[in-house]
Amino acid sequence: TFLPISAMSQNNANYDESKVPPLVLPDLFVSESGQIIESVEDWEAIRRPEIFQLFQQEVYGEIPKDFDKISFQLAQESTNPYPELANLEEVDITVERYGNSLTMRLNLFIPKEGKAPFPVILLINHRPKYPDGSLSEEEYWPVDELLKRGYATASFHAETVAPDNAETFQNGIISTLYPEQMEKPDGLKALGAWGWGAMRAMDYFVQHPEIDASKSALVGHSRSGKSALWTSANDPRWAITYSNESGCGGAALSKRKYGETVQVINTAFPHWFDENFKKYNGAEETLPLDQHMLLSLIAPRALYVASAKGDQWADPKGEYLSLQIGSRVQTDIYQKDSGFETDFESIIEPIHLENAGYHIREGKHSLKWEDWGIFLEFAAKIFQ
Ligand code: GTR
Repeated sequence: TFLPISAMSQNNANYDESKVPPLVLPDLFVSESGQIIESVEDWEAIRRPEIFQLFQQEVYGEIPKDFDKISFQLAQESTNPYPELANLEEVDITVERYGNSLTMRLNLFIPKEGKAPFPVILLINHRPKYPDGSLSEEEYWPVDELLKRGYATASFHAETVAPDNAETFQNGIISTLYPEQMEKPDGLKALGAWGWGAMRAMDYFVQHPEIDASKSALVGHSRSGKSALWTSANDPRWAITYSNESGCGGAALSKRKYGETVQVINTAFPHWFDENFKKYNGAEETLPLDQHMLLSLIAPRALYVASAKGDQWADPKGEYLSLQIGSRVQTDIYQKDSGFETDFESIIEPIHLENAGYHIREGKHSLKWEDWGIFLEFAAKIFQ
């Protein structure tokens, strides 16, 4: 339904590196009062909260953390497509707040082979459901491959918490559980709502005897990749965060105005970001932040970013630069061996560092088995 607008904008988008404005980015290590930030203490007590607050106010809106009750109930509606490999838990997660309640569905596969507790990978799924009700698409969510490698894996559909639609996005948790968010310029929108869903999935994992939630990865592609990054900034329980081709409003630097821009995304998807973010339509240079700062909020936990060469709309170079600059928190504050020294133009193979990783592959915008395979090598090292 959004195709005409974004197709039109893709034609006007800048793909010429020589037209990218000179990058002037806010400094990660200078606080708003001008203090130089050098220690973990000052980062965590001063600078990180400032940056978090900026994103909450100006970009994504708040993800409310409060509710009165959460409960989990197992349903039995679908046939397990991998009966040999896994047990399928269809979990109805019901959250209550001020007498209202909402139920979201989580699909979790737990390996039959191997020794529990298992590390877990959660995919935020915004793709259309299949008419036959099937739960996975081979490459987008390669359930069998993940199970064979000893992971439990789960996903929930974005629309189970907030429809991906400008008119109806509030018809999930926003109007039901958090109606006060609806009027606020920094209120909860769709990307944050999906993140809230991921956090409720984590609530289920942490109490599950067969899941090792300390070994957890949150995965999102594209719009769900944007959501995954903001989720992980809010919720430190995710050990690894993987953004696949998240682009504008995700991993990519907005101030480059390469490919998709703030104005284009806010016009095509007015329900993703908060109202304040619309002030920056056509005015990226006035943003008091950029996406390298979002990535910095995930440190010292592991962060993985992936791009595709055929996905210039998401600005692969802007994604890499953002990771490169944002990772300075990993190196300079947390003393991790996570410095990306390679120039973007010289990258030929995946770069897997102590706590951060990147790859760029041939081909178009998509979450493919190739992406998963490379990411899983990184994850295996982190979880070792
Ligand atoms: C596009 C949008 C991108 C990206 C993508 C997707 O239309 O412009 O920001 O999120 O959709 O989610 O696949």
